[in-house]
Amino acid sequence: MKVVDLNDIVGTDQEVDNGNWVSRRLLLKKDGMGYSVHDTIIRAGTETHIWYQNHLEAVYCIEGEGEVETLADNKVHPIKADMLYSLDQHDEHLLRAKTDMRMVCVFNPPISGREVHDENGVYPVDVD
Ligand code: 9YT
Repeated sequence: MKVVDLNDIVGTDQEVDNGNWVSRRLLLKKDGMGYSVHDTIIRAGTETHIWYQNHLEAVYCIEGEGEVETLADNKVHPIKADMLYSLDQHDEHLLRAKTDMRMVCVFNPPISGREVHDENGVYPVDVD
């Protein structure tokens, strides 16, 4: 069994900051679980274009509030603590944080480590 303490991730290469968000990657591909688990802070006042064409992601908000706009139908989904959204259709979306939002994110397939979004809001397919 493995125990991971967020305090041991902060400040290491498993903490990735792209400006709009900082992602603390608790479990990665190397951990062999078949998914990755991240504790991510989305910074207040930001809007991020995201389109995970190569991944499925579930996002559980545990602090803060904001909204997700799905671009296929231009629906705006208010999100606050205790709500989860699941990008089960690889949904292209805009994530807007009204306050700082703390999210627990699960990715299938797992992220390898240092990924940041490319110009289309995509993480590359993992080729390891
Ligand atoms: C909620 C979300 O997708 N935020 C972008 C960062 C990503 N979840 C990550 O790498 O933790």
